[in-house]
Amino acid sequence: MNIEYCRWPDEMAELYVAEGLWLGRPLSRIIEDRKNDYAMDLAIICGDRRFSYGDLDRLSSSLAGRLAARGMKVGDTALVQLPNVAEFYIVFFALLKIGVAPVNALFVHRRLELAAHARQIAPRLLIGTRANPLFSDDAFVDVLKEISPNLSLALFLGETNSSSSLDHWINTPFEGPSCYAPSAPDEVAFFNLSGGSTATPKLIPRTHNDYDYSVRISAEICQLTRKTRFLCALPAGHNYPMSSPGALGVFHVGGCVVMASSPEPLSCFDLIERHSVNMVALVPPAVSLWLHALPGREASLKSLELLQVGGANFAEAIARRIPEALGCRLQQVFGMAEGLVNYTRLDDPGERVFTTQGRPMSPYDEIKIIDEEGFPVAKGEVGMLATRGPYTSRGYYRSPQHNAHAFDDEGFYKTGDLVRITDDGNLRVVGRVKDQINRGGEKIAAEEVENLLLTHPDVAHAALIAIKDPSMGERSCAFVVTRNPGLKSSTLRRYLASLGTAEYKLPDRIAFIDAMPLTAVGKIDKKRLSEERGFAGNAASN
Ligand code: J2J
Repeated sequence: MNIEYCRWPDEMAELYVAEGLWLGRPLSRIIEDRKNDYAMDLAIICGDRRFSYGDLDRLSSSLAGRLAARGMKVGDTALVQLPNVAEFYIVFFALLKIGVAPVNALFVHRRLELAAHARQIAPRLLIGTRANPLFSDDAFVDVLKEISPNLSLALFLGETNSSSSLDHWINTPFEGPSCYAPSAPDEVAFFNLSGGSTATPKLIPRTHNDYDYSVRISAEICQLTRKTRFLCALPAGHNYPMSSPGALGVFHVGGCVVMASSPEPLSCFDLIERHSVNMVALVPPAVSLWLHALPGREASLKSLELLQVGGANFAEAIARRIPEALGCRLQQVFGMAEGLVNYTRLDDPGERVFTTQGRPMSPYDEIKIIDEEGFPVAKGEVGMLATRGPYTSRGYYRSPQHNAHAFDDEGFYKTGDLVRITDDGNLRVVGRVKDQINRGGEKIAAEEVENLLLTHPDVAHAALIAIKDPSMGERSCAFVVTRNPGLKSSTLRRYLASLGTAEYKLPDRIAFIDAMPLTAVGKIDKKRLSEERGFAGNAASN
């Protein structure tokens, strides 16, 4: 059975097919197209290991064959949590080949997030690593099995028992018949994670057709070639290093992806030098770390041609330093896991690259900039960006209520981003109306953390807001009204961690106050909270 999702209206789907945007092929075609001509070419460098396109296809087919033999099939789902290693892509392509749709959890996700994903997709398959303390034994697997009675197989990297060793499942050639096929091209290939602004993080179903289009057009705009060597230093499962143009874009053209375990500058500089990397995608705080670590090491970056920066507001002053400091071109990327991606183009004049976040990548992207009532603002005015198009989702997974206000009547996704459009049609992100903190590219839904705080018996009211931060752009501050004057912020932080919350969501600051300021209708007045406390709040924070 196919996975349900909000489909595009027929006339739009027909247009996208007729115009050749939607190819009607599975996403796994990205490596299958390369397995002949490029069989010997390097696809992935991961530590001392090297994988050719032939290897990538063969190993993912082996895993696919075994999983299919265990009954995994089209319409099933998988919860995957792997670090930045080659196996991430081997697993991804194996699952695409058999039509099993994964959620690729971030490696920083803990019990709470993984359980929430499992509750939503009821996975049949779990793939992780024993290196993650959460999976050092099977206690948490049992919890997940309770959440998802469908869960019938768990495979781990670094597992000694061969029956549940991912390494074994991948590396032992599969001799049986290959009885499997991917899901149909207009069906769900996998789920993206949304940054979110709601209590439970939403999942975004992405189809083969729509995602493949976004990868192809991204690769074209970023002028990727067989010579591209891309450093994957952001979490591999995030939409940005996966598809903008990311690793999939690189595989699409037959280039090579070099895995880095994190954007930590010194190890990345080494990898760039050792493997002649010519392209990297970073978030703004990582750029600052790189600039700081650079003096004296410039020679390591000789091969670097393109630095992409996106995920959060990138200060113009730092943008201007890039070409000279790193000796490469800069590209700003303003994208979202829901779909729309904007790029500055490689031949754009410097001023545009330094001062804007680019323009939509596809001529079929439709955007409007709207006021609070949903009406278009006057040209050049600030408003909220809304969008629809051939690769922008039409709805979150199983979230009809949330979709009713996250999308408008015409199917436009309301991004929650405040933008201004320049005379030449480029976007400047100037703020945000969604209740979210952008902690250097990592998104925190305020409501999620507030709800967790409220489960503590001493917390009467809680509000999470953004505070400006020179290195991360924003950090989080929780305002708490407590019933217990002796409550300490360290106790609360430990409490949140004990619930299994990812570390980046723990409030950077916790401030105890006597009462919450309220708006006229009695909601917590976050704007006043941030203004009166001298912090820059959401809308003003970019
Ligand atoms: C300001 N805010 C930005 C930018 C994203 C490519 C690049 C990034 C993402 C991503 C992505 C921004 N300046 N340059 O998926 O494919 C903020 C906006 C946006 C939200 C989306 C991709 N680039 N943002 O960051 O789903 O608020 O995707 O709506 O994680 O990040 O976050 P996310």
